[in-house]
Amino acid sequence: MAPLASPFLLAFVALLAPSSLAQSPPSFAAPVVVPVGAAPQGLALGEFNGDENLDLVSADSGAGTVTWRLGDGIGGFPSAHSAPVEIEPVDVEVADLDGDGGADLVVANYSSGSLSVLLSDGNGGFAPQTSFADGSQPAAIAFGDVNDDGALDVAVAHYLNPGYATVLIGDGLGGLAAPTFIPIASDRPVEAALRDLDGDGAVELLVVSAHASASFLSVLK
Ligand SMILES: [Ca+2]
Ligand SMILES: [Ca+2]
Ligand SMILES: [Ca+2]
Ligand SMILES: [Ca+2]
Repeated sequence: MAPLASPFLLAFVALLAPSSLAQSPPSFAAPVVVPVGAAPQGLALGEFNGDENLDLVSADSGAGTVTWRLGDGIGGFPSAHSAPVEIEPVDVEVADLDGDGGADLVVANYSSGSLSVLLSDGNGGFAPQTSFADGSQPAAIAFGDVNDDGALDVAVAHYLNPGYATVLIGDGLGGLAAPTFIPIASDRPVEAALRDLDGDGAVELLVVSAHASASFLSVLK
């Protein structure tokens, strides 16, 4: 006689029952237009004002600004704010760089060759940008603790031929050290990630290239 199935198993099977595996494709309602600045190229989500509703931020490449809009928790973003960064921001990412619990912004300014850091005030606002020199044509930002000191660091993919990445060590207060340049085996990198791939506690750097002749990722230990 087969053993009785546990309640957990029964529940799990119920979730996988054919009746719940409908074949219809996922569907979405018509798009809701949320205005931001000119020529937005980057988008990130974060919690900027502590109300537990996700907020959004865009990198507005044509305007030289970031625009953030506070979420209402039901899919709307009624409250808009913007701040200047530098020339042609193309990526914005969200992380708590100074460890105060507020989600801060890091922006890649493609034509300025710089990163902008905007520290959160925790109430839906940000301090004016602090600019940090980076290499040419920064295109994409990733976060990780590269030197294992407990403070987040920043890795950046630079859209050049030959391409390279940079790593800027964070001081845990929102500041970034001068970049370390890392050659990579791909042209025109457009995305980067920092993850511990082999479980040894040290992060690896992954970079992907958009060059037509490239069809690989670079992984640097
Ligand atoms: Ca919020
Ligand atoms: Ca913060
Ligand atoms: Ca660090
Ligand atoms: Ca590792």
